[in-house]
Amino acid sequence: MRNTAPTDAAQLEALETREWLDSLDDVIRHGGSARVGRLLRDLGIHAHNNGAKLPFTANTPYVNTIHPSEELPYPGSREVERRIKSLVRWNAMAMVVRANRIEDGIGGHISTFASSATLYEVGYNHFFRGREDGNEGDVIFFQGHGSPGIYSRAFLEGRISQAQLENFRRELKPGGGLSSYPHPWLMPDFWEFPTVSMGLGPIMAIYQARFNRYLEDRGLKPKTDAKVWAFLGDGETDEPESLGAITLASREKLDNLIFVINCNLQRLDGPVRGNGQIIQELEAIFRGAGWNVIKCIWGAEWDDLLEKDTDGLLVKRMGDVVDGEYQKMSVESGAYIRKAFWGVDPRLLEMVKHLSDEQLKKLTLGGHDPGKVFNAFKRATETKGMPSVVLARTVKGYGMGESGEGKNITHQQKKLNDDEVRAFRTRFGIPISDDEVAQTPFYRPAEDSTEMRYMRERRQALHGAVPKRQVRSTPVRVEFGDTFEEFHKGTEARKASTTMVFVRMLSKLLRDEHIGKLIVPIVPDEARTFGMEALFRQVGIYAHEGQKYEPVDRDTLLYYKESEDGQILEEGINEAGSVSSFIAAGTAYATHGINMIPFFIFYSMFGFQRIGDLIWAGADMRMKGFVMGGTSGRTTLNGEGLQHEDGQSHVLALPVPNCQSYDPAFAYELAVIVEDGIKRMYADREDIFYYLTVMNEQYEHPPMPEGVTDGILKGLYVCKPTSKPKAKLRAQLFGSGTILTETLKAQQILEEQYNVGADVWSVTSYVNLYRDGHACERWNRLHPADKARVPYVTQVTKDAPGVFVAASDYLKVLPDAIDQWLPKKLHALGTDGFGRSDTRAALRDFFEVDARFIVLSTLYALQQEKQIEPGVVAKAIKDLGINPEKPNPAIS
Ligand SMILES: Cc1ncc(C[n+]2csc(CCOP(=O)(O)OP(=O)(O)O)c2C)c(N)n1
Ligand SMILES: [Mg+2]
Repeated sequence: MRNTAPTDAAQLEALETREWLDSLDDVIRHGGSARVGRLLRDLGIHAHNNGAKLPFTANTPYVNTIHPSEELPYPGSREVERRIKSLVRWNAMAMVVRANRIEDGIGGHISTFASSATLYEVGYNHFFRGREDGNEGDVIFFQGHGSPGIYSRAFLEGRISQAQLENFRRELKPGGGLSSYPHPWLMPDFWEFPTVSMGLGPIMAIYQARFNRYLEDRGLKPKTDAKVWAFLGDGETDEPESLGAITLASREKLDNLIFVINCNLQRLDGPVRGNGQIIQELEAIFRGAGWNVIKCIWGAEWDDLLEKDTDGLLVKRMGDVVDGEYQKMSVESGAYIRKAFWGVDPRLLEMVKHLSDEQLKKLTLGGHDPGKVFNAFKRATETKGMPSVVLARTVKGYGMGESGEGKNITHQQKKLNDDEVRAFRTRFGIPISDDEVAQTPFYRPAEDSTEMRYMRERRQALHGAVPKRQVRSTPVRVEFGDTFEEFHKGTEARKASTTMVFVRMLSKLLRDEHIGKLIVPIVPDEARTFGMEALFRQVGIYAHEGQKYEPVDRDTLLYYKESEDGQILEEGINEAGSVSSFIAAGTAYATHGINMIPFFIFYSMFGFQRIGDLIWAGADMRMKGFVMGGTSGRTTLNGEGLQHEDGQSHVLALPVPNCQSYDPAFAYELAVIVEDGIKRMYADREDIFYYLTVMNEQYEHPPMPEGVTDGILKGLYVCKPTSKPKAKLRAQLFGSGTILTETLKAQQILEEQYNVGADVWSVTSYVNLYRDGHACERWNRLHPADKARVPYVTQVTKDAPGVFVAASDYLKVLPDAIDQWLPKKLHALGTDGFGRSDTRAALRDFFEVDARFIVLSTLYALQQEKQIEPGVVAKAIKDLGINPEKPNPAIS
């Protein structure tokens, strides 16, 4: 008896399970999957309420999400599409191989597109919609280093010439070439979205999809079913930006968004998750975040095997094998696979005994099976109420055979030898003879061939070519009436910060009859910091679902108002997301043909420093708008210390070629810059954007002097000439931002106590002066016989008498950068070093940028010119209360 008891228990359990499963089958039959879902949920709740601890898993088995019985038949000709795909593969491989034969080391990637060719081709033939005949069109983020495949298709479609293809990665060749990766800056009629800095494509795609909704919800464009597709690599999902914003997409129910993750299980160095399963990991993450996850793992040949797998042995085995082992099988023989995968259980071996080793080796993966990919994409495009992600399993370097398929070195494989090229040709049936094949020539079939006709027909049915960047917007009317006038008048003895001035300006612009509705204020949870909360009520915070609750401050004037047509994008504590919104808004003039004007205001330390690469990508995309560095300045933001006090953002903005940076001090300067910026970007249509720092120190703003507009925009003008122009000792003082107020104080001290006549200049943009100086020098170098151009900074300062001293709340390198074009050495004061938490006065003493240090620098400069004695300077140090032995702030 005792011996049989356990078996009885097991049998009983099996019987019990069988009964439950039979009942469930019955429910599936009569109630469908929705009913099953509800039933299981109720069972779960019941079990939980009765104390049962249920294991949590967000995973489904390691099989395709779409059951074969649910699949739709393929809508196109599999055979013709296969031939087209082979040609795309061939030319993509050929362009990399040829480029590297001509120019060793020029680079490029073969294996990535080799793994994703089917994903893209199914997209091109059945899903990706262009923008012809007034169609809204899909937005597609192509995986950056898969670019050879995208060029190759454009070549077959006749959009890119053979000469361009030949010059892949040699853009400077006469006649032009092709940029290595998607760069709208370099190929503005072709690429729309730069994706090659891994992780930026996915986050930009999420915010793009949300911004498309925003435009619809605000009635700026009709609602459509256009999609945002983001193609990315499985290795790329390790970038925090790739997955960091996925809950926004589900929260906002972005069913216009589809991620396609090419799970070839490899990244650059080796396997993505050798000891695990990246597909399962991603499934759990995305399902947990509320996405519709569509796993596309196995090709059609597996359907029969899975059908036979009634007791789940095969599914279990599929779920047990780790990616490193799967990768090994992709490079091994059929005999190896039989032993390693199937050989663990005689019942599994039995399932495949009718297949030869070769057939076993050839069992296709989901991402290489057009039927499976089509169904996955179809399901994704038809899913409502949530974003979708397709996890497609592929082999990296598919079709490269011995030269790299599935190998760890495949990512960087750029050269194939004659035998490898021949094998590739044969495998994909490219009609190139043995004699020619070693040359790896490009191949394009005759215009009237079946392939070409098919390709054209499909693209026509899908509204034209992709990718294609087109600027469809028309210039904006800029008639501001009296919008900016009040700022030209100054604040009439009232104190205000430039931040307050900016907020007032923004609020007026939002009311402008021509451009008001085009403005997009974007804040990462800092609106109150900048005193912008009045805008919550004025224009509302965008929320797709409106406001489903009564805000706690509903009875106040400035309550937290969310609404479906709200204008503010309140992004939460999320600079990366905010700048992604900025990019979507700032490129809407091209993507949507609507001149949206974004203003993104943030803590300036968390701008270029934190999200510089996204700004760089936006610059590549020719984005427009105003990036506003709030609470800026190393000594102006007092009390906040090392992590918040920004003294470097203007230096970090300098490398971005189309970024116009300004550090304005007065209301009228800001007004002139913003007005001109809107005109340059949206009326004159320059592909530039602005970085403006605004500060929170309050002071009086004077009225605008006559004739200074040009100087403000160019970067330098006299804002307060000396009252002692005849003084023997003269100086020119440069100030910027709030440090201009220190400069003005220094002017007074110098005049009153040291008899130095000092003119004060406002330097609104060192970056502009620097760029202009170099542009002139370059031109002169190249045109030695012509009349030399004179840098603006030289033109305006050449007759200015005396010594030159500059002070700003940023690094000294900014004034140093223009020193070379001044009549005399520029003595620079700045805030190099880590910040401190203290008062403004203490910080300006610590960093040596207050009025006293400006006075000292001026006197020292005069001493160097032997206009005053060292003793005068030494006495001044004492009189000014400066400690000469204080630590050097730059290194302390
Ligand atoms: C931010 C960033 N870091 C590193 C790289 C260099 N890089 C280019 S491709 C690549 C591997 C990509 O692997 P995966 O995302 O899996 O794409 P696959 O080629 O396998 O499709 C790396 C590390 C990059 N482009 N961007
Ligand atoms: Mg990969």
